[in-house]
Amino acid sequence: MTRADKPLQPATPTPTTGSASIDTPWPHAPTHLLAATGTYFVTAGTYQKLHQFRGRDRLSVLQRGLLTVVRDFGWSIEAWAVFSNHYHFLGHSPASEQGAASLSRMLGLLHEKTASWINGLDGEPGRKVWHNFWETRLTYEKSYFARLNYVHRNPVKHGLVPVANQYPWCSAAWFERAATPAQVKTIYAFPVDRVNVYDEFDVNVDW
Ligand code: NI
Repeated sequence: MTRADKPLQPATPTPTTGSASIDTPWPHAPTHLLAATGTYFVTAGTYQKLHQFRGRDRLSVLQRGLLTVVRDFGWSIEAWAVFSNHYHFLGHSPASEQGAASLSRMLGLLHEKTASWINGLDGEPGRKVWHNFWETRLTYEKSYFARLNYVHRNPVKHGLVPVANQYPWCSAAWFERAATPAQVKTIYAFPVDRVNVYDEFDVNVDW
């Protein structure tokens, strides 16, 4: 069994939203349209950039938790990448709200649940796990497409894999399945070298 073939579900399931199901809620096919309510690029990091989510089980739980809260809060996610000490995602806020009104509550819930779970595993109750998150609203198509590509490819930027679809905790493999070949070609052709985002994280290569 190769690394990529191993199941993504951790041996120790944890509910991140109280849902009975522990299946990862893979999103629907991407629309590639800027949302009228708001399309956001979001980055969150751990406190002191510590590698609190090192290892397959923790990465799987964090990815599943992220996809679960975005579904439960009505967001539509189009790209994500999850690492030992930070994550990025790009998503559209719900049609029922203006701007990113629910973003803080949504990520607050994710951070509370994941922190409580790893603190339980490590016997460190109350430890501060998460630092903060930063969001940028995207209003230009070029900037949106470049950031989509940036997020899909982020595991390559961080030196974890030569090809993004080999990394199980990002959207690249899902995107290549869910989008049309023409869409994949278009998005992957957008240059990412001029994308201006804060991403100064040395990730842990042990996964
Ligand atoms: Ni990054």
